Amino acid sequence: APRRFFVGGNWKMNGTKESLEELISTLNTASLHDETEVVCGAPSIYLDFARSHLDPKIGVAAQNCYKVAKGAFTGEISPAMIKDFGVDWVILGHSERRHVFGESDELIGQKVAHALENDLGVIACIGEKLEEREAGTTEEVVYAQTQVIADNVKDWSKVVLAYEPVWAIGTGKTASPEQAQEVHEKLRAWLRANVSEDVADSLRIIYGGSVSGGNCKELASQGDVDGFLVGGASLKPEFVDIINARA
Ligand code: G2H
Repeated sequence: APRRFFVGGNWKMNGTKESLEELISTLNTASLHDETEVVCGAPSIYLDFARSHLDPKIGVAAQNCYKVAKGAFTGEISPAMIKDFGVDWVILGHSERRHVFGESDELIGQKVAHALENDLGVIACIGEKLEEREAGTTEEVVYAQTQVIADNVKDWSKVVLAYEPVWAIGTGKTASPEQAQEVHEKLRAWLRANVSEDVADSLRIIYGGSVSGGNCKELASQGDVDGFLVGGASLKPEFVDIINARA
């Protein structure tokens, strides 16, 4: 079966009730390709607002969660709480969690395992830093990050892998379609060799990093690019064009 195109919005720490209401009404009334699965990543305090205002055909994601169900973990939220509000997805391992908040591969792996045990879909993010790309270690870095995720996944049907080169995030420097395709293709080959044929064929590998209305079509035409994780542009009406990027 062909892999269903997946477009995630990552609002990051942006939005007000007023601005999100406007964005949500744009999304609810736009004509979105049925073939595209759409998920919006809201700040935790807006998850309930997003879930109750967005059309049910659009999914909602938390941008992070903790690795246990409940307890003395001030400031954290759990997969059980996310599910309690009818929210079905979580973004884990985003580069800002890794590099601004110092999350380790090990912690991200534990979060992936716990989120999946609680039946949340996981958008698992990986990606190399500029100095790693320049040193020629891109593959090594993304394979190691993927290995830690793979060690914590039993059922891959609820996982989407997001390749987000750190040098392309919020910088306006998108990976070229060829650069994205090259890494996606290698990741799929890695999955074939290290996980299974089935997972390599069915896992959605999406690209993130300065995706826009202007560059989405060419990126979407690459054989191993199965969608996007979109930051800045997911807060704008052009998000609709990105959702509809695959003709
Ligand atoms: C990468 C991406 C969304 P942006 O962080 O996850 O953000 O599209 O703003 O580069």
